[in-house]
Amino acid sequence: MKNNISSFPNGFIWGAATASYQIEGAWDEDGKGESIWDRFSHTPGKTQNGDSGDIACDHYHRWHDDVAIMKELGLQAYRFSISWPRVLPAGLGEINQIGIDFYSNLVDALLEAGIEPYVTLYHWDLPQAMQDLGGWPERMIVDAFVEYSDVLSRALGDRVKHWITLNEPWVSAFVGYREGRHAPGHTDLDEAIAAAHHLLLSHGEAVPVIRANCPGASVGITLNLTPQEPASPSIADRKEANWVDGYINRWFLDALVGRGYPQDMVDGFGNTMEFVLPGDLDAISVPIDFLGVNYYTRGIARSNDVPEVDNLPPTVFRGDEITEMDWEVYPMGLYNILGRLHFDYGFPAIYITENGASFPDIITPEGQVDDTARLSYIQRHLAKVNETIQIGVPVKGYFVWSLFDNFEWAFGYSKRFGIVYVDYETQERILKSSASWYRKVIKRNSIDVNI
Ligand code: IFM
Repeated sequence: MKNNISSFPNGFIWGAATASYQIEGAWDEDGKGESIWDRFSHTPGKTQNGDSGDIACDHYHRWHDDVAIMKELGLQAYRFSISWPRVLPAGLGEINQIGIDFYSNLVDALLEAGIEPYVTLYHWDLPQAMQDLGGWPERMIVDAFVEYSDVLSRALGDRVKHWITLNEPWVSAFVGYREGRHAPGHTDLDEAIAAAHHLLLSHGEAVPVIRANCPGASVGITLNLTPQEPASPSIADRKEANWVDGYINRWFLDALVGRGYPQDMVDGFGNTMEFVLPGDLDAISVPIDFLGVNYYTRGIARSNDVPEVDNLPPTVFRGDEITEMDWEVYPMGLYNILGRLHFDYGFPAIYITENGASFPDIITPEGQVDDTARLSYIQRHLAKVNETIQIGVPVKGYFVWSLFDNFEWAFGYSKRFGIVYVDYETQERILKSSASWYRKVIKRNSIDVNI
């Protein structure tokens, strides 16, 4: 009989993740400055139903109860992000001590509950004051980010031992400054490329500062990685897959490991890259303790460069199982990208800092949410994580996205990713089936298809 139990190595970290703007609310309370997401979501037409993070999950006021939920779930680690404008309302200069205290109290409560804090410094809520000076496309942002990292790592570094500088710099740069779907909503490729560079440089310059303030801490960066497969074996489709891979994945991975920016992409972007100054690429490739990986789906690349009739017929097709984000459920993509990160790039350690799925949730008359599709998604991805560990990939932990249903950026509250349901009217939290299942996984340090 097939053994359905996959055990994880001793010490494997089980966690859940959130981000400040998506859950905190209290957008203008206690001295917090405006962020680009406050400005963007308050601009008509930018988010679905005009939703904003003004209240979100009201975590700013309910954090104490929320930590109790984490403890009930048996979480070993909690990944959350700091709202930069909550602690430095203008982005730099004057510190808002109430903001620091909020995070400091949260960290204390987590540690008290036996939950290790994993802090992300930047998950997209740039102080609007910084954007008013040009934002990420301008080099001044690097010093500001380093100052912010210094302030935070001094304040929390005695207790926080795991730091993530940036969450998904591709999204900050290209979705925010080129595609315009995210704050600040610009549509300029050159701005986006400069933004990507200053994000990476900010990371590179912040790492030694964090290490100096928190001796022994482990410091990394989180990327959203989406492996690409050509739709057919044609040269055109393979080129397209390589291009999209360069755009989303290689641009960041290569720079981080000291390979510089991929030349094919530099040529393709047609950007002079004059904002890359001597020493920048060395700073960006500062050794990191781990890479954070956010994985949701794969891409299938079909070229527009040749007329469809001249291309080879597709051989790779999207599967039938699609999440509410219109993302294909494809666990093998996680296996593939993790293998590549280890065997091609050689990262010393990897955390899955996000993985999860949005599906419509229905509350039964008994007040339960039986989210079997989400549970199954997580389970199958964990199985692939386990397989990569078996072949030697150093995956050290897994953070489900997300602990709570929350504000899904331009989609507002229309998409639910949580393993804990949030009723936005009452702020009631309800553990979904996936949460109860995840609690057992954590307890047993294994996935078992029968539980
Ligand atoms: O909600 C986001 C998160 O903020 C960043 N990674 C992807 C998630 C789902 O879209």
